[in-house]
Amino acid sequence: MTTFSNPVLTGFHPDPSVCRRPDGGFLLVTSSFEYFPGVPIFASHDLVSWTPLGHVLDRKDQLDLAGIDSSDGIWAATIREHEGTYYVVSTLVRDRKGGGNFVVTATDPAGSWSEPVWLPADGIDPSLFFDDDGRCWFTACRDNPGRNDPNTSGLGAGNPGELWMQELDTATMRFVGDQYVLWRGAMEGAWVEGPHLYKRDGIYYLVAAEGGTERNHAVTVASSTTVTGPYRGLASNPVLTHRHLGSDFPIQNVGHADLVDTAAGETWAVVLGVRPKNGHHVLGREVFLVPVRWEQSGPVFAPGVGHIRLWERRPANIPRRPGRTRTDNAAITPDQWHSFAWSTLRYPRAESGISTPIVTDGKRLSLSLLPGGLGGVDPVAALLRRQEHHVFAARVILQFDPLSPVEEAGIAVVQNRNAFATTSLGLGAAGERVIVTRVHTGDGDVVTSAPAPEGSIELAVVSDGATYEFLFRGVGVDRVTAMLVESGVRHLGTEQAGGFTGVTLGPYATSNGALSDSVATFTDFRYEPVGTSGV
Ligand code: 6LW
Repeated sequence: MTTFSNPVLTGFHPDPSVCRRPDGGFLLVTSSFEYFPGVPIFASHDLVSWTPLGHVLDRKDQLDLAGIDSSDGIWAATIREHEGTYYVVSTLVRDRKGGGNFVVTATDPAGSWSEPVWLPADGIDPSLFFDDDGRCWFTACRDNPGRNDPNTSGLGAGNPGELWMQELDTATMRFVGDQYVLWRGAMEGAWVEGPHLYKRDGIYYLVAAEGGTERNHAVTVASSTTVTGPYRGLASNPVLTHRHLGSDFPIQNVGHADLVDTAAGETWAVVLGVRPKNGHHVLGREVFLVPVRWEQSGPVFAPGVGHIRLWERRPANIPRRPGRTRTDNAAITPDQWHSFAWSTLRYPRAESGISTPIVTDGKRLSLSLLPGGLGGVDPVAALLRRQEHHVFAARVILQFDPLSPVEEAGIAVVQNRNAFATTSLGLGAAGERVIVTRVHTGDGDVVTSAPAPEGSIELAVVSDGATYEFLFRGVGVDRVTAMLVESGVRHLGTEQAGGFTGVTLGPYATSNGALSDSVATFTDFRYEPVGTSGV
């Protein structure tokens, strides 16, 4: 087979950045927001099959997410390699404000990565470019200070954002020399972001994103003969977008590109995009792979086609390795609590030297109930994985003896703190064990409850792409009780719920603001895509 299917990384993996390793093969990082650990990193030999390698920020001393709101936290990272050292730059965002830019380094991309070095740099979406002379240039986007000044003139003078640059001395991790404003974007009134700089045949190309990360998202490019500018937008801008393809095109919101050359001499770009169903998407922004051809005028994305395809030709002259098709993340079976696919909300799970409410031991996950709930910004006792398929089934077996009506433990489906659904075991008004299913959205709560069986309980959530259905049964009991069919995947979709993430799901427990000594135990988690279409 000489084709592959897009996306190459499914589920919420926004703002992809890619680099080539000196020994061949590629590395890719994506955004992680309020989830811990931060910045998932993947390895590939062919740009198509990506294997989780771990996380760049996997220690509490590197990343403190306490109090971080949904969709704040770690935004758009860039990964680069230079003379055997790997660099990741990213932003820790609070209250949707940038400025918390940092750099971490490693000689082995599987870890460990250094402590962050915080940089005195405005804005978001930092990137690094190593020029042929070895100098390292830091770029990022920030507010355009002259945007409301009627006396400023020139192209994009009134645009809200600007891309800027300063040299970074990587020996000291300090900025040196002047700052340069590079470009304010190709589109009148649009915010320019996600800069990445490349050099081709002596010309510098600044690739950016514009139009917002929704339906008008686009890739634009400016070029210059000197690294510090002035940069001029290509006449062909935007060089890639799906904004003109109509609302029923299967891939939408395409933008935020990063380019990489293969050893065979081809250039490919990773970009983010979404796959809505009936106008709504729950899977978040996923990673798509698209060919790029360099022409006199600059990079041509998807040459001869003009858009990202669900089926694309494979990169040339990279042999397939037998037996591997996609990421290791697709199906998670029992015993895999240690898989890199799991994340927590803001809090690390068990690691040596720290106490944590989230403990995995062989086949069991133990969650000590925390006051923090899914609706807040405090650490939550939860272990969640991305929903990677429109059609899937997930289940887990819960052992829990709630001691008070504020205690609950179960399975959660989370878009953000204002849009999530849970099926949990708790206590009713008369102290009886009840299963409660709650869909919490901006429209209010929809709640159903049913008497809970004694003993261990199997909880399940399944989706057909249009609905989420929640079910339970006593372990060893054949009868399944369907709790609630949430008719609107849209309630948990980004179009309605907002934010930058996608749906995650898995075990959670909370004592809803109270202190508690209770522990909920989970075993036999399974997540399985249903059907063979890969969607
Ligand atoms: C990311 C920026 C963006 O930093 O969303 O819409 C931010 N664009 O490029 C978070 O993913």
